[in-house]
Amino acid sequence: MQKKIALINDVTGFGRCSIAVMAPIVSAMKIQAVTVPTAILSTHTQFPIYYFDDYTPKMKDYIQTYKELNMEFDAISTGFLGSEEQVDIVIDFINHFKTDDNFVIVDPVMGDYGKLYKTYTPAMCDKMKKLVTYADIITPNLTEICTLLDMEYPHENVTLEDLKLMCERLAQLGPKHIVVTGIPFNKTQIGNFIYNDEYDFRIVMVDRIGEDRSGTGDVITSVIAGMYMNGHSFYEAVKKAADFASKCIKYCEDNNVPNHWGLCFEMFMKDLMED
Ligand code: PXL
Repeated sequence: MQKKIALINDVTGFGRCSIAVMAPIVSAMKIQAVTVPTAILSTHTQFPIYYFDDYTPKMKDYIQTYKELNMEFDAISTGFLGSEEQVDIVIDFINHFKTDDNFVIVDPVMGDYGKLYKTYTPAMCDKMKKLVTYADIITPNLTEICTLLDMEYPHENVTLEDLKLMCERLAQLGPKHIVVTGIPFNKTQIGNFIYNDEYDFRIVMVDRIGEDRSGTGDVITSVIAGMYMNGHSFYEAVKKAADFASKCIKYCEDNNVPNHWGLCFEMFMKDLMED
């Protein structure tokens, strides 16, 4: 039977992030996307203005129908969460729908470049630490892993030894597979540091092209989720995700697409399709 993933994330009209990115990407990978909105925004929070409608009060009733229909999911993915109460709703969702055969992938969307997003309070950070304990796969960037471990953001270059220690600490909380995304190793390359219990660690390097772009994490997490669900190894999943994101970023650079408009993934959907 065709597989399904629950996408617990925001619905943002303009800016290519979250469900607007993840649903088409997993669909291209033949996976059915079941969306569970956490908030509805006109544009994402990196724009100077945005309309933000918190969906928390509606989520329980929304999810209740899936419980009553005895729905089953092959994976549960979580992304941008807008309130503390929402994290509890997500944990309840996982407790209900998690089985021995499916997996939970958490993108702890909290911040970038050493800074937390405007909607992120210290209480939300604590809640996110709780959510991490339910994750099989987690895809933090450097800002997010430091926040989850109560560490200072390393403004100097981070070493492989540092990354390994950070991942070991994060893995103790629960996640089996960790990838720290978008690590600025030097002026020309960006690394994705992969850690799991099968091997020491591995790195997927890609060329650094232009400035950082919003929505990159959403592209990467959805490709990883789709690849992993389709039976590829975690390493293969991360490699495909990094290469795909890199190709989209190059297109954006070549066509002068503003950094906060997200990645033009629509141009390369064919790359995600397998026979
Ligand atoms: O791409 C991460 C993301 C997702 N959702 C919303 C955001 C952001 C990043 O800024 O604002 C609403």
